[in-house]
Amino acid sequence: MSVIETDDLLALARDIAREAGGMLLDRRPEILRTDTKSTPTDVVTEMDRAAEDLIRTRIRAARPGDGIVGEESGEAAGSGAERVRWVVDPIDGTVNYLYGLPLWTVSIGIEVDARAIIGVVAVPGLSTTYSAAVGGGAWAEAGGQRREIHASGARDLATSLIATGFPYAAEGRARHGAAVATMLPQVRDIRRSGAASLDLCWVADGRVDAYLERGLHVWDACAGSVICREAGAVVDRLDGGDLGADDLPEALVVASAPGIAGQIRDLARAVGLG
Ligand code: LIP
Repeated sequence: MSVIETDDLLALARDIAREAGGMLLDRRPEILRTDTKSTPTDVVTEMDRAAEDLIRTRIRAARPGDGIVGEESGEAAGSGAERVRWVVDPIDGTVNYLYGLPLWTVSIGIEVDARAIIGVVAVPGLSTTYSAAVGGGAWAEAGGQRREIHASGARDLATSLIATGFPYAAEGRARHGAAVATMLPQVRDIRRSGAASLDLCWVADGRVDAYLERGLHVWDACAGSVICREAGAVVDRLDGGDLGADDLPEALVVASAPGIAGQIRDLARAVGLG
């Protein structure tokens, strides 16, 4: 794919994410209709579905041959010669959206030949859009200003701020909570935003020094991982597997400032997250 095409794709993904984010802000009903998914705490709202429909419609109109995988309506294979796949989470942080908290995103990643090359994470509640394309740096746009973002210069785990998230199933939650409790006295503090894509962007933007979570799906991680890497952060799976692989939900995803990459992964193993 040429640079020009990459720029066009990035601009399209940014426009679509912002349009969906604006719709989610403007049309959020006072009382949201919800269903549950994997567990009673794993919810989907009518607005997740409406946003995914809008995003799919816009992608189909602009690029009918591309594949799309979305959190709410699964996989639609592409028919184009180039293997382009859009990886869409219409609302990452659905529970925050449900409660009227501002920490939710529209996350859109694009893979070419199974390699994530573009990431856009719109955070309408914070009026910020993060974006990156491979080789072009990572960027945050807010209030008409655009600035390049970089992972923090943290070098010492004891003074590092660590974000995490918990899986929906009770047993996994209990296990992860116990591991985080063991970790807590060894780091500056712990944060839990409730939106994995935002946690990844916060690592990219130096708002936290590292992030780790088990149970992510490709739509949680795809866009944010491109943004992290372009910002100089290290993002991978503790088991060494591929972030785009089907077994991603089994793996611990770790993103960190480069200066604590080894320390945070050693600590994750030491507290039993390996
Ligand atoms: C959620 C994440 C959150 C994580 C949850 C879930 P959803 O995504 O982003 O941080 O802890 O397990 O995956 O369901 O709101 O799109």
